[in-house]
Parts: sequence; structure tokens; C-alpha cells
Amino acid sequence: MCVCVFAAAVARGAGEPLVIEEVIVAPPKTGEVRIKIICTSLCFSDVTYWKLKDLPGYFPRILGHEAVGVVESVGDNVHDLSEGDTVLPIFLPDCGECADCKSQKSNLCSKFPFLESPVMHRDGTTRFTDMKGESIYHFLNVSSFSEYTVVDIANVTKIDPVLPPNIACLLSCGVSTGVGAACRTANVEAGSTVAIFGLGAIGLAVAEGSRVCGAARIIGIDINPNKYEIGKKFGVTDFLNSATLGDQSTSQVIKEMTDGGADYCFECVGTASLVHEAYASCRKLYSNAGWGKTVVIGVDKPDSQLIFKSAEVLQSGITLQGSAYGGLKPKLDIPVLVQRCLKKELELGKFVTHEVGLEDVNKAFDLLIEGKSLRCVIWM
Ligand code: CXF
Ligand code: ZN
Repeated sequence: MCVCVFAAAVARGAGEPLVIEEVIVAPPKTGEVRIKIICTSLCFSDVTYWKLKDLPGYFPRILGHEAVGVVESVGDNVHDLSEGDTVLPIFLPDCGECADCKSQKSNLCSKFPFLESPVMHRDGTTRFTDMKGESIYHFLNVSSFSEYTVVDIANVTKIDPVLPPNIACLLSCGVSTGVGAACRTANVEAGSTVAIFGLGAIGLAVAEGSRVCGAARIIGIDINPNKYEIGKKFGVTDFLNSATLGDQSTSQVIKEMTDGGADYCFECVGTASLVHEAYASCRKLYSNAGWGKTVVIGVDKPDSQLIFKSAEVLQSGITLQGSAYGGLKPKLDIPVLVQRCLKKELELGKFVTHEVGLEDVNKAFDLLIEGKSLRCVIWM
């Protein structure tokens, strides 16, 4: 197996444009595969870690974590994947061996707990080196802004190669997170009422999942009025511009619209105050007679606090639940989502608003930051 030189978009410093460079990609070690990336899309987490306001920074680094590719070579002790397999590298590990991976109750691997780590799981080193001999850090176990990348087999899911790559790559992170939050974490039933706080790509994926589950009403809440027209394509039936409600809170308006509150509320922004509004929008008629679930998908700062009155949570009948990767187990659930795409139940083409080549990766960043794209697919 060669130590080969390939093109990659390297983040050299926080907020600095990515630089297309030649990088050395080492062969896969034990329990790893080297993947030829076909295409990758840009998720907001790439922007967050690139901009890096108050997060620890690792530079130089190869970002990118929503992708599809083909296995080019396998390391020792790799039995379930072979050269030529079409795969999704996925940030959330699924070792398949630990008690948590074996259980239906969890999608959080305990052998390789998910960490925002800049190195490979098993030996703590990197597989990327620049032409001056300096190591380049990995990102979210994937690093897909590169023609080739090395990924641990715990982070690789084999998929049906028939699904078009520009759709397949979306299932690697954001779209699966939203669809899974609706279909798996909340388990939205036919006929139910859903409220979605934040209609970015994740919120729209929650709408798409809720639509597929048969929700009767899908209320989108956003401060950008253009989101209603966009939301309709994903099943949004009602829209609330939360910036124009005057004295009323969003939850008050939702309770009026729904005769007591929504069955399922989703927070897709990542702010504590919105978690409270979402929770307060779940159905509750009298002081302690309620039902429903609030699912929090948005990621706030790690040390942010949620403060609830105890009776509000413990005696209300309403559940508050977090959701990582939509509660999906990558190796089990993603092939099922692929089939649902092939059957045209899930319609993911509407997420792809732009497509560019790797040389235009910085354009993809601009489009997402300016709110002009949902998903920009970057072809290698
Ligand atoms: C994120 C979730 C928060 C931690 C980093 C990864 N998921 C994907 O974008
Ligand atoms: Zn992501």
C-alpha cells in the first residue's frame, strides 16, 4: 500500500480561507480503511470549528465530515469492509462490540466514546502530513475535504452504491440527524402536531422526517420570513415568525394555534432560551396535565445551563430529551434510510442547493455562512 500524495483543502488557521494543498495520506493501520472520497457536503459544524470563537483549535486541520466514498485499501484486522465498497464515513462511532453498540437503547459507543478528537482513535496519531513534514489534524473522525482520508472502521458504514453520491453524502451527518430526531428519538406518529424551532438544514430535515412519519401539522418557527416558502417543500404546514410576535411568547402562540400545545417540539438552534420555549410549547392544558416530547438537537456551548422549575419537568408529563445523530445507530439505521431514499419516501434532493468542485470549497463556506445554501455538495 502506498504512502500517497493527494489534494486536500487544509484549514491552516481559525477563520482563514482553506488552502488546496498536496498532502501525504498514510496507509490505513489496524482497524482502519483508506477511503477515496467521491463528494462531501458542508455542515455548520465545519464552520463552527473553522471559525473557532471559544473552542480549542487544532491547526493545520482537514475539516469535512459529511461524505461518501469508496474503500481504496484496508488495514489489518478489517473483515467487514473490502476494497471497492461504497461507504459513508460517519462522525459517531459504532464499534458493534461494546454493550452500548449491541443494545437498541443507545447509539453512543462506549468503546470509542464520541469526542471532538483531532487524532485517530486507536493510536492517537494522524494519517495526514503536509509537504514540509508537519502532521495535519483530523476532524470529527472523518476529514473529508481531501481526495483520500483514513477512517476507523467504527466510523464507516457500507451502503448501497446505487444511491446518487450527492444524496448519499447528506446522510453522513445533518440530514440524518434531523430525520432521525423525528422518526427515532421522538417517534412522531401519524396525525400528530409538530413544532420545529429553527428552519436551517437540520430543522428542515426534522420537517422531512415528520412528513414521512405522517404528521398532520408541522409548524416551523424562524426569524427569517423566507423560511416559510422553503419549509413548505419539506412539509411545513404553518409558519411563525418569532421576531414579530410582540408581547406574546412563541409558546403562547403555539398553544393557541394547537388548542393546548404541540405533541412534539424540536429545538434546532442551540440556545437555552429556545429549549424553554420549545418545552413550553408541548401540550399542557392544566397545571400538570400534559403530554409530548421536546427533543433538543441544537448544540449550545458545553458549559451552558438549562434551569427548569422541578414541577415543570417532574409533574408535567412532558419529556425533555437530547438527541445525538438523531438517535440513529450508524451501521444499523443508515442502510435503512438509504433504502427509503431509493424508494423516494425520503426526498433529499431538495437539500442540495449548490454543487462545486474542491477548488471552490471556500465558496461553499461563504454560501452557508450567508444563509444562501442548505447543502453545498463539494465534488472531489
Ligand atoms: C456535531 C454535534 C456536536 C459535536 C460536534 C459534531 N455533529 C455534527 O455536525
Ligand atoms: Zn455535521
